[in-house]
Amino acid sequence: MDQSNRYARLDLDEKSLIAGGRHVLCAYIMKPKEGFGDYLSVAAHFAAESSTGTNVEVCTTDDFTKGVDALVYEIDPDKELMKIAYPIELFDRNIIDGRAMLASFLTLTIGNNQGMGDVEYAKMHDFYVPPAYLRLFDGPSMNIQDMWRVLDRDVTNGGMVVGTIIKPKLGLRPQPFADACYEFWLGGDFIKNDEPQGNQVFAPLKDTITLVADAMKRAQDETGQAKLFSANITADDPAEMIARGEFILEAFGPDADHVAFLVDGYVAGPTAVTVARRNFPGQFLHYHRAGHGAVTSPQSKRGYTAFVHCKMSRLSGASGIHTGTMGFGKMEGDAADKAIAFMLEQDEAQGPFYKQGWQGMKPTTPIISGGMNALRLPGFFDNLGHSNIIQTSGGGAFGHVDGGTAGAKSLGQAHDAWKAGVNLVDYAKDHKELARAFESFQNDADKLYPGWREKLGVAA
Ligand code: RUB
Ligand code: MG
Repeated sequence: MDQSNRYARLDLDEKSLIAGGRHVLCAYIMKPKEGFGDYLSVAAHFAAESSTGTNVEVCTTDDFTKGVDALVYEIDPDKELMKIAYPIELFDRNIIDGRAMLASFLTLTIGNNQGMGDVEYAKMHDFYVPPAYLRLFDGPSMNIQDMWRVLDRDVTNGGMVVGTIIKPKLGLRPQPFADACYEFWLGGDFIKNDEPQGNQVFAPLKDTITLVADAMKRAQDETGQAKLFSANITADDPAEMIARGEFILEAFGPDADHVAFLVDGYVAGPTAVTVARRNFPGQFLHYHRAGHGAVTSPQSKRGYTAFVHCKMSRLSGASGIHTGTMGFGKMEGDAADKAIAFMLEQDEAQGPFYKQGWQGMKPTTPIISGGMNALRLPGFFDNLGHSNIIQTSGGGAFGHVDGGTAGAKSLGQAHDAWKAGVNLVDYAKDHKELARAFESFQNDADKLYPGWREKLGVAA
């Protein structure tokens, strides 16, 4: 059934829709399945399934219903581009406080429409949220500024937070885990649980956390600097997440404000993110995104992009989210991904299709991770244009030939060199941990800094 006379209004223009402020706009790359009607009729069916309709007309529809239809307002079949306007009244709101929920945004805009028989594929590449709907989201309560405060740094331009992930990913018992933390903290600021680490039988959370809190105290005494830990509280059950969070805050005691909570927000979903955001608004909410590649990868023609994923995380209140390494690390990514960071950080930013104003909503901090090390940082900062990010190097710290403390120091030195505008090889001449990072990651060194061996006097 062709529903384009109801669910398509190609006469509507985007500027007026934005000025009207009553619609969420979504841009998709969509391809109809061969033999299922023309582009517009499939697009209209897509809008129907995503809002008030189904594949047939139903007798219960009245005039009010039609007033909240999602509408296809632009198509470009050659580019497989389809844009849909969703009236904000469509989206579910809490009975407890009238606020918006990301679950409802997803269930409409990227829900049943992902399994339609007449759609070959559809992927969301951008969305726009009008102020009247935007302000109903929690947004972040904390971000990197709060970390800078704990670290006693400048709170507007405090620079990179030097971080790591305790590796191996799994298989450390509590004492070796805490020892690895102590070792890194002697040279760096921030440690996160790797995302699968929780309450395994060989490393009970209560034992591990108690030892890590003690390691933090000792490292702070030894260095005279504040240290930060991001503890994984991801679980299926909100009660379990809260129990973990409460235990962790109690264990860290006077250092509880040095603790972030890590939530694996893609696998555990918006509910888990909001459980953390609302139950622990005083903690940095660290959004880890393991699994996102299943839908965000450029190879996937369904789902949504990494840009859309990260943008949603600011709405639901992530203090920081992994944005990828923009082609400078080991995970899939591209230099142009810096647009993701800008959308998270700025009060008005341009996405691939829409400019978004954030109405003063706090920024979400980009967390840069995945195959990074000291040698890769300067190129990364050059591309991004600043270094106000959290960076975690797992292999880049514990893969340093002189161990985790030296690895941590090498990362901090690479940041200092970039801030000072000094070439990394020159800086390494009188910073030995950085020099040893060249020896630790020789493949990177050869590729990024040809001639480094002669300059640093290292034999091939
Ligand atoms: C990185 C790591 C993270 C990845 C995830 O370890 O454990 O889980 O950053 O990817 P290492 P992303 O530093 O040893 O590579 O940050 O892209 O979500
Ligand atoms: Mg990891």
